Amino acid sequence: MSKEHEKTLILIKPDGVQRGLVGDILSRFEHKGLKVIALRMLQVTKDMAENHYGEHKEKPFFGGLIEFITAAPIVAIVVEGNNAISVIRKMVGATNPQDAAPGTIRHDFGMHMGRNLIHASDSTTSAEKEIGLFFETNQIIDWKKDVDYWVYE
Ligand code: IDP
Ligand code: MG
Repeated sequence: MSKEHEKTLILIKPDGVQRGLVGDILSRFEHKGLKVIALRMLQVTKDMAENHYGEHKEKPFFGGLIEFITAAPIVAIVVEGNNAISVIRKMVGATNPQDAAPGTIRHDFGMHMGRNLIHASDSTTSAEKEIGLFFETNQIIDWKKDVDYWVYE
């Protein structure tokens, strides 16, 4: 596998789980040709949420965001692929589902900024930090996906 392959963290937020969209969202990444290398369901604690969203601490929406992300279970997923971080951010779409392009997850499933279904890391630095927050090293599975021969030249 080439060294340009990146790992990134995806969270299907409580609204995605509550609305029964885990399968639909996950299948988009599978169908794209990305490789799932870790997956778990959990309820985020306040400490984890404040760490994960630390960059937004001073924003007016911070309190509501922490309340929302801790309110019910989420699904955390680590995905690997060539340029996975930018590829997935494009698939996720703009933060506000009302501005997100058709065909993106936030456009296709969402109606409101505070209920935008999914998180995806925005850089290699944040991916590394965020993966570490949700997974132990031994929970990330280094496996050979045979179909990669038919996904990458
Ligand atoms: P991103 O998820 O597209 O990277 P960020 O600006 O990093 O967007 O914001 C993190 C999360 O905070 C968003 O996904 C959304 O859930 C929430 N958020 C951002 N801006 C607002 C807002 O103006 N109102 C309510 N929630 C917001
Ligand atoms: Mg962000």
